[in-house]
Amino acid sequence: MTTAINFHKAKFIHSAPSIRECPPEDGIEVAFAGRSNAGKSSAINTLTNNHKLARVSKTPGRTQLINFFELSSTQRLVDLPGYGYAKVSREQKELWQRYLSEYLRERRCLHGLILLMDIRHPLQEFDTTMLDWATGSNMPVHILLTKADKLSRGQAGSALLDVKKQIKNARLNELVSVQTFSSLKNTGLDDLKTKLQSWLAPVDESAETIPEESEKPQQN
Ligand SMILES: Nc1nc2c(ncn2[C@@H]2O[C@H](COP(=O)(O)OP(=O)(O)OP(=O)(O)O)[C@@H](O)[C@H]2O)c(=O)[nH]1
Ligand SMILES: [Mg+2]
Repeated sequence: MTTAINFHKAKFIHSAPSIRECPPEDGIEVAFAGRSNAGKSSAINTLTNNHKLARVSKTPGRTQLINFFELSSTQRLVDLPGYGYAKVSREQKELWQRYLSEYLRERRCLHGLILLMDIRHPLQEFDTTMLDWATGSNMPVHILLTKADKLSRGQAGSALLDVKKQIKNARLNELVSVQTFSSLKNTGLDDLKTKLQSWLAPVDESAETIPEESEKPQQN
């Protein structure tokens, strides 16, 4: 038995510039990653129904720190800095990439990665690097094709099929799943919640095997 997570209870707890400043590794964490401007902070706000929680901006590169949001003392969501923003210096870019790879490799409580990509430009350079980093260490990835409201239903459906095909061709379909999403229209919100629930509150198999009344040892 598991209890449904109340995503609306999320609260900001901490900003960290690098893995060394992250909070203790108690419980389970799921991180949101993707190119700058892909819609990570917006997705977290939509999920938690709190549009002031993560900072959203028209200026790409807004989220420059690793931001932690707590759902309970043992369940956290993490908003990672976006990558691929053209206007930052090469040194800054390399530093962010180092922090991201450190976080993905070293954070033991990280149980899954939500990888966001603009549905109009999926699987760009570095998205595939992120996929390789995560799947290379056996970490499941759930891709959100964001801003689906920018395309017609038919176009969004064929973009989804195309990404699914590429994942299958790369033989990643056991670890990687994909869906369309829109923070503007709440499209795909239930599917995202179901995926997060399965990572953050996995079903306790042992709880399912409580013996029937008649099988319990007799007490004198
Ligand atoms: N139309 C539409 N716009 C969106 C959607 N999600 C985000 N946006 C817009 O895209 C821009 C970037 O959104 P953010 O959520 O700040 O993106 P981010 O990935 O957190 O960006 P960084 O913090 O720079 O890495 C903002 O102007 C949002 O309003 C969506 O589903 N539909
Ligand atoms: Mg952001």
